[in-house]
Amino acid sequence: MAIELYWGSGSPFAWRALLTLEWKQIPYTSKLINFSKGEHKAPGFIAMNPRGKVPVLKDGDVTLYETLAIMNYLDRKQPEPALFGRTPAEAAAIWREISECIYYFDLPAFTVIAPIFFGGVNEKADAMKAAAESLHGELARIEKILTTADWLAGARPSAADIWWYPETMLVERAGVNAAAQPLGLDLGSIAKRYPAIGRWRKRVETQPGCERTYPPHWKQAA
Ligand SMILES: N[C@@H](CCC(=O)N[C@@H](CS)C(=O)NCC(=O)O)C(=O)O
Repeated sequence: MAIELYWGSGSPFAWRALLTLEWKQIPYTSKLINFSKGEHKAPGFIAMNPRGKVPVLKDGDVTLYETLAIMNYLDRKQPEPALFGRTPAEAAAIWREISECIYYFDLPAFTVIAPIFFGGVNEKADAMKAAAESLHGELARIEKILTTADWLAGARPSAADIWWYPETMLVERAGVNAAAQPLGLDLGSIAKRYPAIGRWRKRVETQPGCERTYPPHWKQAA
């Protein structure tokens, strides 16, 4: 029975699970959840993930949620290409880059993105501007890595690239949104301001499945 992946359009977490399947070329059945219909809160979905969040992966009797758990499961299930490193040093470098994103990028990213997409820009403008400064600091850090390296952690594409790519795309999408423009956050053209990140994104996009997994509703106007 094929693996099933429940995902939602625009979710960076779900995109990471999809990219892991694609990069490993593991066959799967795509189960696109409609957030606006509340499908992720329906009893059948809650039975798979009590938190009502995507992604969820089903592989026969195994049902998994939490993106890193899913990515690790897939890496164990099909070890090639190895996405979490082959040596202790490679694994550590990959986990460090994932941790950098989780602990230093996620919070300012959420602080900027949430009011843009869900409302409250006027009230939260000061916090958003401060968060955007933090994001620029973090983007400058990965720009520096990518100035001398093709991939974020080591010589090969890895889970670190899968982890960062969707989130930089989401931040940029928030940055071009009309609601963001009065704040001057300068997040709408990350590839232009950070050219090494721009070149890295193009490399990521040559890996399998990037276009196929691109959030469907992003293909419409921001
Ligand atoms: N820690 C979870 C986060 C997943 C998550 O936040 N998913 C969001 C989409 S980006 C979601 O499903 N939100 C729906 C909701 O919370 O109602 C993971 O790593 O999978």
